[in-house]
Amino acid sequence: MLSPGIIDKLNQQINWEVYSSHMYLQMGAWCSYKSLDGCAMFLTQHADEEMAHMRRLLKYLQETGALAIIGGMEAPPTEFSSLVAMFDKIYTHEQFVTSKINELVHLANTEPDYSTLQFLQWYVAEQHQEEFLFKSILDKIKLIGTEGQGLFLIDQEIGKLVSNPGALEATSNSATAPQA
Ligand code: OFO
Repeated sequence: MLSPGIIDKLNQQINWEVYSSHMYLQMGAWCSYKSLDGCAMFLTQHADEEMAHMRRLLKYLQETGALAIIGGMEAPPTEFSSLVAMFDKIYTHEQFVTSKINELVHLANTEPDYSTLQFLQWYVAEQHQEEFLFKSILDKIKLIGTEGQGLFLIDQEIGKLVSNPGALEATSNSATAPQA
């Protein structure tokens, strides 16, 4: 049985995961609009991953007999001054999500709630991976540069990060499969 404070914070986290999914979906739409099909596929896939993060929280709350609550949330940004600015925003956002996971871990540790503490370990590892992933992408973009063919090369490189692109193509009318 979870404390009201833990339930409240897990529900807040559900909302952050849904917001993250909406943000990645919107960024994927922006990339598609800019003909950056590799980035669009990668971000759309990441939106699905965020929904999986949300469902993991939902399941945990339900298993403990608590009521999961999907609240309202603000719309994600729709315009970005450049691809670098967009990935900068992603990196900052993932650092923010890490801070929210850390708050949850701190609360579970303080109560103490060992079940939730163990459940949260997956998110701690996931946030480490995501911060590393997006920092690596930002570094690569800065290394290649977006002048001339740079943007095309970056789009191809990011498209290579898509796992099982066929699954995404099946749900897309326009995205082109990245060259492996
Ligand atoms: Fe972007 O990661 Fe969820 O938690």
